[in-house]
Amino acid sequence: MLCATEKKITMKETKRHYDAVVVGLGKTGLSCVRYLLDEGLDIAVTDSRVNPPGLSTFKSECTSVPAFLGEINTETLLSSDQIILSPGVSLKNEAVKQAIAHGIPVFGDIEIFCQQAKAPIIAVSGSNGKSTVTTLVAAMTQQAGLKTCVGGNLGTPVLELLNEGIPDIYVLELSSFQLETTFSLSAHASVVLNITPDHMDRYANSDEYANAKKKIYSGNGLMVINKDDAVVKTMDDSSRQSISFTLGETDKNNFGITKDNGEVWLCQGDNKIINQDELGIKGEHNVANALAAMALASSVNVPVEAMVKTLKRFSGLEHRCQRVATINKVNWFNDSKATNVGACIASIKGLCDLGKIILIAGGDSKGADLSSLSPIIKRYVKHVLLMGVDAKKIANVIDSTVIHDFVIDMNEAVDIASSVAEAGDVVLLAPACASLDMYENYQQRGDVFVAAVNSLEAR
Ligand code: UMA
Ligand code: ADP
Repeated sequence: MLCATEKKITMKETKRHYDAVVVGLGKTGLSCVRYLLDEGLDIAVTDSRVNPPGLSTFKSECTSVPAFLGEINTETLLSSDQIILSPGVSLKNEAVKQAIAHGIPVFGDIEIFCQQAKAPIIAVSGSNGKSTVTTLVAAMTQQAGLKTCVGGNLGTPVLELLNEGIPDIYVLELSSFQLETTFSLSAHASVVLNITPDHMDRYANSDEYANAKKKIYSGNGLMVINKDDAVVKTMDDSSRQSISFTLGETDKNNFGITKDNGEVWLCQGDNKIINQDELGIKGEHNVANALAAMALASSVNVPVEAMVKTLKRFSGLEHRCQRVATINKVNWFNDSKATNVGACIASIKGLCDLGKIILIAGGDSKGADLSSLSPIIKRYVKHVLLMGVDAKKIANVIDSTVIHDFVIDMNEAVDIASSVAEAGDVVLLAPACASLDMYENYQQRGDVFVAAVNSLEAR
C-alpha cells in the first residue's frame, strides 16, 4: 500500500491510472493530498461537492492533480490502486461500494497514520465528551513533561501531526466515521467514553454505530472501560488488560467516586485524588470525563500532581456548556456542541441545579429518535424555543405542559428567551442537533448565539 508505482502510465485524462484517489476535499482530504504528493504518488481527488472547502488551497498548491467534483466519480475510483476516504463519506456510498466490490483497498487517513506513527497512541472515542477528554489527557501528559501531539476529530488531521517530529505520545480523538476505515490501530490505551444514539442518518442501527466505535479497542493495549455504560461494558475483554471508571464507588486500581462528610472525591481505588468542587469543569458528565482522562493518563505514568493541576486549571472548551453572561440574574449558557440527544440531556442535568431552564434547541437531528428528551424537558425546562429543519420533530416529543415556540433564527430565540426569563432562570443553547442546516458548523452557531446575548447586554 501507498508505494509510488515505478511504471508511469500515460493515458488520456479520463482513462488514467492513479496510485491513489482521495475522496473528499475538506480538511482531511487536503492533508491526504499533501501527504501522498510528498510520498511521490500519482493521485487524483474527487468530491460530491462542486465547491468543497479545501478547493482554493488545493488549486493553489496542487496544480498537477486532477480533481473530479460535483459527484464522487466512479470511473476515477476504479482507475486507482487504493482509495483514501474522508470521514464525511460513508463506505456505503454507491461509487465507493463499487470500488470495494472490485477489490480496491479503501481506508482513511487514520489508517495511514497508524502505519507511520512512531510513538504510542492514546485514543478517545464515544458519543459525547471526546474533545473534552482528549484535551484533558493531552494537557496532563504535557504537564508531566511528555512531548505530546494532539489531533484527529478534534480538528487537526492526523497526517499533519507527522510533520511535527516524533513526540513521546500522540493523543487522538477518533470518531466512528474515522474508525470505520481504520484497520491497523493498536493504541497504547483507548476508551469509548459512552454510547448514546448519534449519526443515525449514516448507520442502519445503533449496533452498527457501536461496532464502529468498538474498533478503537483493536490491538492489545490498555482498555479503559466506562462501567456505568451498558453498551461499553459489553466491549470489555477479560483476556486484555483493562482499567475502569464509574460515577459510583470504586475498587482496586480503578477510578471512581468516594463520598466523605458530604464531600465528593475523585479516587483511584482508596486513593483520594481531587475534590469534585476543585474541578475546573462542571456537571456530573464532566466528573466522568475527568475520571476517564485520569485513567488514560495513568497508562503513561502521568503523576497524580500533574493530573490534579490540569483538572483545576482546565475550565472547558469553547461552545461546551460555557457561561456567556449573567443579565438581570439570568444565566446564559452556550452548549452549541450538544449536537445529539445524549449531550443535550447531560447539559440540562448539569445546569438544572442553577434554576429553571429556557432551552434553545433544533437543527438537523441526523435521524435520531428524540423521545428520551421528553421526560427531562418536562422535569427541568419551562420554555423551549425551536429552530431548524427538525424543529417540529422536537416539538412532537415535548409534553403539552411545557411551552414551546418556533423561531426563525437565533436572534429571535434570544429575544423571546430574554422576554420570558425571570431572575434565577437559565437560558441554555443545547440544540440536540447538528447545525449544518442553518450554520457552517457548531462554532458559528455558538458565535451567533453569543453575539445575540452580548447585544442584549448592550441594550
Ligand atoms: N462531504 C460531501 N461530499 C464529499 C466529502 C464530504 O458532501 O465528497 C460532506 C460530508 O458529508 C460532511 C462534510 O462534507 O458533511 C465534511 O466532511 P469531510 O470528510 O470533508 O470532513 P473534514 O473537513 O475532512 O473534517 C473531518 C471531520 N468531519 C467529519 O467527520 C464530518 C472533522 O470532524 C475533523 O475535525 C477533521 O476531519 C479532522 O480530523 C468534525 C465533525 O463534525 C468536527 N465530526 C463528527 C462529529 O464530531 O460528530 C464525526
Ligand atoms: P464530543 O467531542 O464527543 O462532541 P465534547 O467534549 O465536545 O464531546 O462535548 C460536547 C457536549 O457533549 C458537551 O457540551 C456536553 O453537553 C456533552 N458531554 C460532554 N461530556 C459528556 C459525557 N461524558 N456524557 C454525556 N454528555 C457529555
